[in-house]
Amino acid sequence: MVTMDRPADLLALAVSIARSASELAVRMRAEGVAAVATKSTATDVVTAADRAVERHVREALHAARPGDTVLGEEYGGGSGDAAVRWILDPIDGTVNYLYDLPQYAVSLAAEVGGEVIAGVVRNAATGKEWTATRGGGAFAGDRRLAASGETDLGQALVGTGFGYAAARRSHQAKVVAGLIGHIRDIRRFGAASIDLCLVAEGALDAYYEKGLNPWDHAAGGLIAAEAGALVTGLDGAAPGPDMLIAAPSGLHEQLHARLSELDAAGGP
Ligand code: LIP
Repeated sequence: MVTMDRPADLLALAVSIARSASELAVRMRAEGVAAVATKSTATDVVTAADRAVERHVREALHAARPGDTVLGEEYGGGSGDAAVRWILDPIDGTVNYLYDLPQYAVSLAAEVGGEVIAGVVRNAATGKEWTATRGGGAFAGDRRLAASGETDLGQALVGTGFGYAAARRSHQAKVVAGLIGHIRDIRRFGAASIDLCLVAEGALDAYYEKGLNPWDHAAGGLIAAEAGALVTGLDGAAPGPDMLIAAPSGLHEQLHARLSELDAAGGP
């Protein structure tokens, strides 16, 4: 039973659980995947694996730390005043998982007093793992990460994503149309948690998206921030459903200005 709430201890627990959860996701993928239901729209699918992986993580967390709470994408929860709240996306990038595109992850973060202090994102398909503790830096395996040093938005490779509602996607596409002439290029990989880790690595110079839930960015946001990126909303707000921007200080202001101009947090 793990009782200390030290970030390193919570991270070690999160990593071991994310590894076994990833194995389960890959095993179920090999057995064949079908959407078992839809959620907010007809394209917002949930598979049996999303639910099974979430139950697996919840059971493992409960066994190790029965007093903690868990906020998860599929079963919700997370209320109550426990010492630690875990924030879980069992399979981030579910559509990629459904289509067997190797860009989906188990994302697990530990939050204490409203602040995320430890997080892991594990690409279940490739086994690539990113971790961070608050104040302790961000890592890919043992490699310490640093976000891009790019200072010219015109040279920036920018990641983004689209929501499950058609009207929102149309608005987001207008924002991309307005932005693309002012950046190097756009990348849409399909999993916010991994996109944020790519910013931490400097494999993307920046990333932004409207409509994210806490489980999409809790762990990845800490990893990007610990690698030196600014992870914010618009106009000084915290990152949230209205907008999340992750970019190094040399780019953040420029991208923020363009996204404000393009009403990126607006629309449906
Ligand atoms: C996904 C996000 C992605 C976004 C998708 C979806 P899910 O999360 O990671 O960035 O563009 O619309 O929200 O549904 O696969 O957990």
